Amino acid sequence: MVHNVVIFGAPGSGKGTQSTLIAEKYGLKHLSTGDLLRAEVEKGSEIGKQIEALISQGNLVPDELIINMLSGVLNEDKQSAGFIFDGFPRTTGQAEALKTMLKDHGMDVGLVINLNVGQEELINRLLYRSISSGRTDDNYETIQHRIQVYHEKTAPVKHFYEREGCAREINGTGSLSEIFERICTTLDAVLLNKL
Ligand code: B4P
Repeated sequence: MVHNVVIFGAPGSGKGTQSTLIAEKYGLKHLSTGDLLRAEVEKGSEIGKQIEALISQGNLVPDELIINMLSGVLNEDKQSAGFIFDGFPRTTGQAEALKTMLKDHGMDVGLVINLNVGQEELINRLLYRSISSGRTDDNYETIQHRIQVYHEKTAPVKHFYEREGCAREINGTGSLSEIFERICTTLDAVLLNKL
């Protein structure tokens, strides 16, 4: 059976960090739209330059671009036991598109993990990450803007999945292993019910 998980939360909530652990334990393919976009920027392509300008200002890239990118990856990969979507969907338009894309492949979203972390902690984590990340969007002004964009455009995605009945809240503070344990408890319960 194929299982698809969405990991959801504000910038710095630990989506990327926890996705790596989940992918390894459950054999899921980790799809990070942030990583896919940064890879495009690295290529130095024309589209990469446009993406870099948006990311470095803390803005989202257009839905159409992200959806096409994801659709290409889903079409290429037919072997996976399921995906962990990290950083996607970030708008309700993307959530609708994901639903349609997965349906076309006979799949759905089984679980949405919503990582809850307070604003002060988010900012501190991202400022700490800025010491080593080299990311143009890890600076105080851009972090604040990213959190604002999250509240305006991304937070409504949570209500989309609450309506779908697959959203679960997880306390995203504490050590990495404590948070991972909480996620595994929730994920195992959902998987057992589905078997
Ligand atoms: P992302 O790459 O998704 O970046 P993020 O939201 O900043 O990071 P994440 O929440 O994964 O944090 P992490 O685990 O690293 O997006 C970057 C940009 O790309 C977006 O702003 C947007 O412009 C664009 N983009 C991406 N997807 C898009 C989409 N679908 N549509 C449109 N645009 C899109 O954790 C952060 C830090 O905290 C790390 O340093 C980590 O070590 C630390 N940390 C994690 N857990 C911790 C814990 N428990 N305690 C202490 N520190 C912890």
